[in-house]
Amino acid sequence: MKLSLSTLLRWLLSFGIALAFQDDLLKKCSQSGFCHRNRQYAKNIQESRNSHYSLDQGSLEFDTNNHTIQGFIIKSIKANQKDIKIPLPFTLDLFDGDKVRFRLDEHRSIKLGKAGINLQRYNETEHWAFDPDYIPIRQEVIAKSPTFWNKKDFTFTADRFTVTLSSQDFQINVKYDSADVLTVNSDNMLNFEHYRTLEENFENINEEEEPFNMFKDSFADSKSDSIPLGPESVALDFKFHGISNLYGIAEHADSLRLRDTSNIDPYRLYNVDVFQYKLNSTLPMYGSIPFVVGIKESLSIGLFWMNPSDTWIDIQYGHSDSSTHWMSESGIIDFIVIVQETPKLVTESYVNITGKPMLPLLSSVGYHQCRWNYNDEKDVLTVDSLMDKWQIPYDFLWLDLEYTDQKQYFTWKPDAFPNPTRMLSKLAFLGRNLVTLIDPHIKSNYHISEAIIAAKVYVRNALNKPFFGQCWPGESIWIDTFNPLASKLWSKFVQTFISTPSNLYIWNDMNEPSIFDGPETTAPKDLLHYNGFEERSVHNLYGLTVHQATYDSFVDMNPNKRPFVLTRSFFSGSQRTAATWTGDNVANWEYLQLSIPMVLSHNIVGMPATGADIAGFFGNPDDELLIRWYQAGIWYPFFRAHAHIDTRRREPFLLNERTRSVVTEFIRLRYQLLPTLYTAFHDSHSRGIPIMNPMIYEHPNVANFYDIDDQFYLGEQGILVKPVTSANTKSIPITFPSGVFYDLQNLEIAHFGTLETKTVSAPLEKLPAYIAGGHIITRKDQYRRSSRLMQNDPYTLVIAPTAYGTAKGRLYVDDGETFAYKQGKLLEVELEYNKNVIYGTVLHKDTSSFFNDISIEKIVIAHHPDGKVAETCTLELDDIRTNIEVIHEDHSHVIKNPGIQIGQDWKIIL
Ligand code: NBV
Repeated sequence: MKLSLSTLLRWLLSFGIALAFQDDLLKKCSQSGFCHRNRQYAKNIQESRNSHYSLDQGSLEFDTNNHTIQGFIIKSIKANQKDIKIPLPFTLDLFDGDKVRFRLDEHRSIKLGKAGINLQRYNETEHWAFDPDYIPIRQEVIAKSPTFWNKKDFTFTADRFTVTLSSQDFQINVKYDSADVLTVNSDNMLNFEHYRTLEENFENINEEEEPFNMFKDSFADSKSDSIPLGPESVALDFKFHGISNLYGIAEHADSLRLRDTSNIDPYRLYNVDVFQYKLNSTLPMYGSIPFVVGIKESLSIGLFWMNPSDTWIDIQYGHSDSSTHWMSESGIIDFIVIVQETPKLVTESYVNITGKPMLPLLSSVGYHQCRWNYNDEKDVLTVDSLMDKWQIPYDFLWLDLEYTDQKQYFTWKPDAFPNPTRMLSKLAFLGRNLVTLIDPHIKSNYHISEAIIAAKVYVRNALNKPFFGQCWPGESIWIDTFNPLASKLWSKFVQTFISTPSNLYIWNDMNEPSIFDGPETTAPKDLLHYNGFEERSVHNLYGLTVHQATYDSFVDMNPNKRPFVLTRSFFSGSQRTAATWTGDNVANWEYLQLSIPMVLSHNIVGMPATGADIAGFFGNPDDELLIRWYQAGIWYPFFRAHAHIDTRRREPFLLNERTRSVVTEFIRLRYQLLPTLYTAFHDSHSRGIPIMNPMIYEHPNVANFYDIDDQFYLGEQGILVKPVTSANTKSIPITFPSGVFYDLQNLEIAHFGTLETKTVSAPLEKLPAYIAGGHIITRKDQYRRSSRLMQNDPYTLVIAPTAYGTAKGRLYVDDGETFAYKQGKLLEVELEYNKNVIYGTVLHKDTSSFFNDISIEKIVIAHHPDGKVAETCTLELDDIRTNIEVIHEDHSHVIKNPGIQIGQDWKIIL
């Protein structure tokens, strides 16, 4: 085995010597053959002003049944006194009323090459990325006649769209309500490296192309890449008209608003293991979502570049427009443009295609206590009981790598965990769950790897033989979950391990895949997957295939129970079945700070169930950092504390008294807000609404918010938060939108008026969080040991009126565990406050559900500037009127025990 830098770092790490990730493990654009070639081509073509791609007008076909336009783009090469023309078939679709899709492929006559390699370009991304139930809604497309076949430009209209294909310099122009919104190939950067052999190469290159590393890789760790199919990259540019704010393309450790990359490396999407990753960088990370959102007042555009190969994206902000240049190593060009009025609608439209974020187990919205590692059963049960002793609620305990018998997944270390069933049932007693780590690298020579080898469902090397690499267990193979038979086998492993439907769940780590002796910490690009596709073409999808197989194993075993799966690697579509997190961060202020834009960014690209390790994976946080990290972390959709094996123990009950009590208070605040959080999760599940929701998503017309990524809302619930992310802070600036804002904890008015940046006090115990006037939130105030034990607890309603004395809210409730909600077993309540009358209206109810009968114990009305409230109020319920006392407190009016059940219609007149 060769000893690469990455292997060395990994081994040092496994012996407890933690070194920072080295950037030079990863290629720079200039070291990546296709990135270098495409950046250079883009530069040269703009100088030469040539165009090598045109529309073959005679080939155009308009399928009136499917409303699809088909034809060929011709690539022309003038080299070595030859004039070569390559026809590239395309299709153009207009659908759903807000989308345009364009696909460009290449005909390669033979399918299978040497050693089982598939010669076709990979075009099955949508099989993984799309919601299996998604059916595009065809709309009527009209080809503009009468001069349709004879003009240079071909125009199609559908609904509010006008799409023009121009033939000479191939371009697609998209107009929405007759205004230009996007131009494809606006700067002529289209580059489609068609198939050729090394011998033919010199006559297959235009003068703007640079033949750098077309048939070899000179990067130190990937020199052995055989590049069997030569250069295959695809690249294209998109101009966003009138837009100078772009977001998305997670995952990067960078600001929410994407940076101009003219003088730095492009953003890269390539799933890799980047422990202690570099901050404020365009380097790739564990997951890839090739979806960008451009926002301007009254219009937003989404662009989904559906390619799972190694991809780089250059961003350039112009005067009022912006350009993105996408470069992918292989596969086809396949993109979808979405045009909508607001960014939220763009995200919603994107998840309509790629799938709604799963509705998680209610318990998984609670607190997760993790560490590498809890050593044995006694350790697990001690943590469990100490959480109770100190009255700190939690729902999930996690077992990392070391619970296994010698890193053989699907086994337990026999001395440490002699009776997992016993341990699990002790946890289940209080409604608690356990998650165990199971990775896709499988140690050689034990029953699991033997079964994989016997079934021939392993990832293969370039010679079509099983690939062996190094990972935690030493020599390992990787299961090829692209193969349906592999998923079936995986299901067997999972189901035997879980045995009965229980409180045991799975975490898929290292599924980029992380390979210690692989190039750039991952798989060699010439490995082969199911159907002979190269790793090169499918790399960014692998993690999704693994966590999807895990999820399917659970559903297959118990179709009515929602699984919980955490994945480190992800792609578009992962949101349907898994949660994720921001990987191996460090216990320092910079990582805390950047965790906010990172989680926000995941949320706008449809992958909301995300969090960062609290309070930093590597290193030992001091008390101040711990407190601040928990204050921020309770807003991460996925709320988990985690720590490296070499760190000091830091479970909340071990902290000194003051720190423990502040941390406990905030974990409890998370639990108090579970009804509101779960409603936000439901909004995300039904409409893709971000759970940690950027300011710009709620106020797309307010330019001040374009760059603000250190404050955010909780979904559409009206809770505005600005966590403190720096040391020694006593106060911080926060930008309030116009309106009234009440302090979340004591309901004192913090802001009343127009948009304004104010300094608010934020001593260590204080988290700046507010309720925006106009909202009603729901809480469960009683401390319980886990969310399950809160099931029957009464609700508190908190009303935050506008200056006009109005507010609205919504509560979603179901059993929190099963898929019964899909059959309507749920409760949806609308709450309204209007000029001193409060209404509770049931929007949907299943009469047999237990949660209809849960009572409302308290209604709290924040004291708004012009509000006057009497000493008593009148409740109207089931045609009976009752008078109830109103208690006046400093900043609120309180109605206690009104005798209402949450599943009833009622009215209170104040
Ligand atoms: O399984 C050990 C760790 C895990 O704790 C962490 O959360 C993952 O991101 N895992 C990576 C492997 C190696 C970490 C250095």
